[in-house]
Amino acid sequence: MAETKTILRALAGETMPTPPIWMMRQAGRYLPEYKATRAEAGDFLSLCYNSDLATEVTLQPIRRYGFDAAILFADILLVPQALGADLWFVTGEGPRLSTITGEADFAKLGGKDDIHETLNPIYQTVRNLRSALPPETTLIGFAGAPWTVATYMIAGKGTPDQAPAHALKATHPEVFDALMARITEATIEYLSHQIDAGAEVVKIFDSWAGSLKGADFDKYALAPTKEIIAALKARHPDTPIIAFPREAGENYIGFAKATGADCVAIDDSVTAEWAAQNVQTDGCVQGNLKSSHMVTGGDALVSETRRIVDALKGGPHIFNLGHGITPDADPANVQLMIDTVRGA
Ligand code: 1CP
Repeated sequence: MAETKTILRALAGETMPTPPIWMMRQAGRYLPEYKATRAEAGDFLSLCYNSDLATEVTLQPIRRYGFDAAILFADILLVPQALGADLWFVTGEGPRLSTITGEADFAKLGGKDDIHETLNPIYQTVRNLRSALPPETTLIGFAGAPWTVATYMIAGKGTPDQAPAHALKATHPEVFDALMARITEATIEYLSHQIDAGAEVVKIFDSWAGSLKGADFDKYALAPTKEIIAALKARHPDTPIIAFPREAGENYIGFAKATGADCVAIDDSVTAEWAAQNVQTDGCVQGNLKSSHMVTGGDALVSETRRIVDALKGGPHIFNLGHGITPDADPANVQLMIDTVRGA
């Protein structure tokens, strides 16, 4: 049967007259209905692990906007927690984790097969979503890439320059490499279980790939992504994979071919015209509207959206933001973006 889901068609390499669209962080604090469900759950992690409420917040932006894809509501930091790290969220500040400063901290972590006890509710959310989503909507599962997840596990929080992770890599390379290997194998199991539960696409978020320079990019961003994709493709050959090595710049070139990804998501530090010339030549590209347009709206939003659609119309393209929508965004601007993409 011919594929009817637009996201899956674009991921298979089809050039569509209108690009399918979804949005990073499409469930989240810019939506009043999200805030209400989060309040009901009590806190962010309780929301992630409550399959019924996580299903509800995943569906909210689909009901409101009719996006072409839903992304599982969860977080990249659930894998560290499932490996035994302490994880909590400080209101107004963000995530906090126990840190990894040497061999003793690493030795306390569990193995790849220990993660499912913690992560079972996430697989249940995926199963709920597959039966609840409209037939035209694609379900995307996800995980963080090993480098990005390692930066949080090492520092114990988000860092502007990932300095603690770079330091551990330099001073304790054996601990750093063992941690990267542990996250890589756990991520393969996690994503494979998401696919078994019904995820139709998976996305690998390497939000801090841009701080890896030179040979480090190949070793710690490209190679682990390639390893995860090879393992997933061996088990699930028909499941497309989106890679997001954020702020990779010139390293976006050839990333899909080198890793086996079906689509490369690009941030807003490169132009869509450049991506058409240098990245889309290898297959589907996703991105790259600046998230700030969801706050400011108006003519600039419309003209930038049109420019991106136009620049990438010669090949497979999934419209998206260059990074997640922010809590100060106006939900009306999201509708304006969708109407502009769909030509209403
Ligand atoms: O207060 C709240 O309600 C929490 C805000 C929030 C949300 C809505 C966090 C905390 N995580 C999420 C959900 C989330 N996170 C999703 C769900 C699906 C969707 O997109 O709607 C996804 C895909 C993520 C992925 C994620 N979490 C990334 C990778 C993508 C990116 O934005 O770069 C990262 C780096 C995280 C860590 C994280 N979780 C939450 C915050 C505030 C952060 C960033 C922390 C920091 O660096 O300081």
